[in-house]
Amino acid sequence: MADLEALAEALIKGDRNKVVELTEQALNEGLPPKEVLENGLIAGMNVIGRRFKANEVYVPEVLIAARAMHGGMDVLQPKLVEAGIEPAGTVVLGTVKGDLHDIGKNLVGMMLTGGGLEVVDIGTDAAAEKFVDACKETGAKVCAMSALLTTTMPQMKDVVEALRNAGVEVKTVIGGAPVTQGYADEIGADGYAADAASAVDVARELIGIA
Ligand code: B1M
Repeated sequence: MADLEALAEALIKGDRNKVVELTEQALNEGLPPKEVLENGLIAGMNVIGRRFKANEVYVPEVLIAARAMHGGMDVLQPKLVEAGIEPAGTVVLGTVKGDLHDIGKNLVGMMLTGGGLEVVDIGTDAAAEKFVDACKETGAKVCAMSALLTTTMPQMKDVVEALRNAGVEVKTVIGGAPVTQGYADEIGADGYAADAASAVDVARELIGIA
């Protein structure tokens, strides 16, 4: 019989093959895709998020769990589409202009996907206009920015202002090693997250699905 706890456990262990196998098994046994997603894959990723925040697991474990999550999602995605299940919201995510660091951003993206959100990743060195265009095109609910350099942090202010000037209704979240809550307050960003797991909590809270 399909065992979603075992599915979550396989994801936590980063066992991609097992995740794929148990996701297929659950669907073949007629479990609703939404239930497999929420009580299997997302449940497992939530545990990884909590452990990562508590420094009980580190970047490699998160990357391996995320790879397993992708394996399960590949199986689940067509079924979710068939069932008409939409992601809870779209997040445009990028590293700001002048900044090429993307390891943290990618982790944030994986955790957001794991948190049931659709992520549109616009890459690194993304200018304010690129964020604005992507938010307009996708109807994103959240615009998430990463910066690792003190010299590129001011770009976040430009993005917040460009979105406001363009009249785009989207919540802004910022993060990255040199970024602080104080800086978010200073530039009028709606949220700040210190790590990838917190970024999921902040984004979901801003969308109103926490
Ligand atoms: Co760069 N680099 N780097 N670098 N680099 C730092 C950031 C630095 C602190 C190193 C140092 O001097 N001690 C320093 C910045 C100093 C400063 O401004 N305060 C620095 C510098 C100076 C530079 C260059 C200028 C060096 C040079 O060329 N002279 C140059 C700049 C290039 C550019 O961007 N234009 C440069 C280049 C590079 C590499 C290309 C070699 C490489 C990047 C490879 C890549 O990303 N693909 C690199 C790396 C790897 C680092 C360090 C060593 C590691 C960064 C990293 O990936 N950490 C870094 C020193 C360090 O941090 N120890 C350093 C792991 C990652 C998981 O953490 O990105 O912090 P992090 O993400 C975390 C959180 O910050 C948060 O969640 C993540 C996970 O919990 N988070 C968010 C991140 N984004 C978020 C967004 C959110 C929420 C949370 O909401 C949207």
